[in-house]
Amino acid sequence: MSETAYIALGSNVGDRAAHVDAALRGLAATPGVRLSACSSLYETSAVGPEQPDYLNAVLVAQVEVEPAALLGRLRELERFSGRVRRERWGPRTLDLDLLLYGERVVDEPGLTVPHPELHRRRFVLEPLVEVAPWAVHPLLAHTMDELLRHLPPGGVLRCAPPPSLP
Ligand code: A4P
Ligand code: MG
Repeated sequence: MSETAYIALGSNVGDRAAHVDAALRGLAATPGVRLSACSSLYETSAVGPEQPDYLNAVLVAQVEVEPAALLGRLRELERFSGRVRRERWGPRTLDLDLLLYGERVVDEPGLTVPHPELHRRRFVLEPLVEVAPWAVHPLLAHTMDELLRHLPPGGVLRCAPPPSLP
């Protein structure tokens, strides 16, 4: 049985589009992960400390690996991009967050699903609504479309068409 996972991509250091592309290729090459869609690429102003604008997107994957194993693979792909962890919310070559794993709720050390900031962030919800407006937040019991409508406007600067899937 596969589940649908939604993964947020963010990059604001170096060749951002190349980092997004490498993440797509890395995930496509992961056993038990099948990419089914990618949102448009959103250029967004950074939330948090002063830093360059981000490129953000949301990826849809049919997965047969458990959430913790999937997160492990996301961490590995972040490291391949050359990411160095410095400050929380600071600039990064590649950030991969597990937003939703079907309607599963996970709360263990190092892994919280749904992602705890999902419903507060326009740079996550805009691309997520593009690919899955009807997806339900299992704790808040609202669709992604409803959650987005509760957010104040602003932060999205530009939008480019979705990259083609590998
Ligand atoms: N972790 C727990 N649950 C999850 C999950 N569902 N997905 C843990 C991913 N990670 C999860 O993350 C901190 C810890 O969260 C990890 O150890 C992991 O086990 P991190 O990536 O090490 O540190 P971080 O990314 O600096 O912190 P955090 O809180 O994850 O930051 P965010 O939320 O990723 O925010 N502005 C714009 N416009 N666009 C952005 O993409 N991103 C950030 C980073 C700030 N501002 C931004 C953007
Ligand atoms: Mg993160």
